[in-house]
Amino acid sequence: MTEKKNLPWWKNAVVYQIYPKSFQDSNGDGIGDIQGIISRLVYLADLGIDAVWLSPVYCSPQDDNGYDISDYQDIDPMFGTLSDMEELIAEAKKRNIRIIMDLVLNHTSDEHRWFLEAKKSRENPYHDYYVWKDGVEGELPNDMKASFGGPAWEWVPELQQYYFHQFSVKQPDLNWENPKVRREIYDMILWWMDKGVGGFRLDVIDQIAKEPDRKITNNGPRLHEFLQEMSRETFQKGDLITVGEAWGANTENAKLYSNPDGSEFSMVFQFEHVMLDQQPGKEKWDLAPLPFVKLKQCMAKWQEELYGKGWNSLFMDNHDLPRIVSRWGDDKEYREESAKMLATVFHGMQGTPYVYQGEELGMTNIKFEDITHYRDIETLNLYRERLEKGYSPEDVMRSIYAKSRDNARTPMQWSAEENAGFTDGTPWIEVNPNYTEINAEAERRDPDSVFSYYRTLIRLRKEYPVFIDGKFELLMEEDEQIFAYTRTSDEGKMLVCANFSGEPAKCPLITEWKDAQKLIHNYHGDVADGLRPYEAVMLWKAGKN
Ligand code: TEU
Ligand code: CA
Repeated sequence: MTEKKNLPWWKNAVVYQIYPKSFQDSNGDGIGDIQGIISRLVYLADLGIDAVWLSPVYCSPQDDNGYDISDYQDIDPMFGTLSDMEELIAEAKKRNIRIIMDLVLNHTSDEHRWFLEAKKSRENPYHDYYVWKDGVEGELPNDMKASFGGPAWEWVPELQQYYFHQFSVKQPDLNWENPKVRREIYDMILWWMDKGVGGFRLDVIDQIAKEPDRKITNNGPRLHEFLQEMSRETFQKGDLITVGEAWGANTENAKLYSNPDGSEFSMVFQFEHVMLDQQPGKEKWDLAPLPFVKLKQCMAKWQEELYGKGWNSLFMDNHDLPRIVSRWGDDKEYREESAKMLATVFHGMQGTPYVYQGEELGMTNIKFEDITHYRDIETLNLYRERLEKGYSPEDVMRSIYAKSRDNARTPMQWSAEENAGFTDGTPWIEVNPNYTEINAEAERRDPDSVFSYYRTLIRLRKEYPVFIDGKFELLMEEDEQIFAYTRTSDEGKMLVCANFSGEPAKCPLITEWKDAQKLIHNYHGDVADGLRPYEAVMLWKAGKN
């Protein structure tokens, strides 16, 4: 089948995402930090993951929790120092864990040295590092909007110019048309490679080649030219995992991003499946039930189209998304069953799985009483904007409960101790009160926990090459409850069968597979053709089938 001998390491890897601010505080200031992460490496090694994607820890005014970088080559004091970072890389390496840095290259902070220079004068050598437009105060260059609300243009009176920002006002867009900008970025990447990092996650990378004059944000005409240049100048000089975040990806351009010839990235991180439970053409806040049959079609399309031609990331959660067990599972009666079911379905597919901190515990969404408890800039701006537009607070809170990014940002639940063992101080965002039941300490002791289940899934991936190269086939396409598929390789055939609902469901496939070996199952006892609520199983038949 695929070239097993020169299989890149990341095809076999499982990545764990850490949101440093919420992972582990080590000094009682209520904010997670690098020493905190170091103290938890044993936990990560026990889970069995191969790499950690660290959300940004660089110097930042924290307008968007570190996605607004003011110095790419230093660590924010809130998280530690550069030598803490070096220690983390070295300590992780001892446990065969590689560190993946988050590269935010579409924009910097408005407090970055380049931007401070750029806005001094039109003649300043850094002026052209950003995207400017001459104009008149109060007359916006066009009607483009920023991701976190308001227009995408901000007036600078000293220059009589607007600058362009796709995200917050404090995140001015970099001008990739300028070769000097690209060179600075490549040198910075090489500097991190020298420090021994294992790879990079590239934030909103499909938006770098913007052309605001033509209202183009993602997939600009020069995008792949820039990416190929960057890859040649940097990534290809090492043995890295690189993953491009692309909300605007489709299966066609994904084959460019993740071309097996290595000309761009190792893999693409795309969101088609997580955009299904919203009203078509509207925002994520405009809620709609998950169209289950469409979800299956969507996943199958990506599996089939990229087979042998690209590589996908497998994820359900990250720091921008609500908790999957609350979203597509049942975070009450069947929390453990549904969390395990979702993991079974996703981990069985082709691609590199990403586990977002706390997902392996089945952590749930948060429901703070009112908006004053929320911290995320996107959530706070949305609340203000929608109230101004006449929505009722109840309406907006319903959307926030379902989709706010803060759902994923409450502190990691380590134990039943105060503040879930996250901090001795006051956490920067409140802990989910369910930490007394849902926490790592309890789950590591329990062989039936969500944690133990994830550990088994991760181990299975290393034992059965079918996870890597098996060809995907969707079964029971139209069924409204069952998610079923097979993966077939030279070694044998694997069946994944899952009841995606809280009601019993018929799955006649199980009878056909009754002699197969059970790899993992989220209920005790035998599996029969009637699947219980959220029941999921992975079966294996060796040899030609
Ligand atoms: O996210 C990309 C992005 O487009 C998000 O803002 C997304 O639209 C939003 O989260 C959906 O709710 C990346 C980072 O992952 C995110 O945390 C940053 O805020 C953003 O880029 C800007 O750097
Ligand atoms: Ca701290």
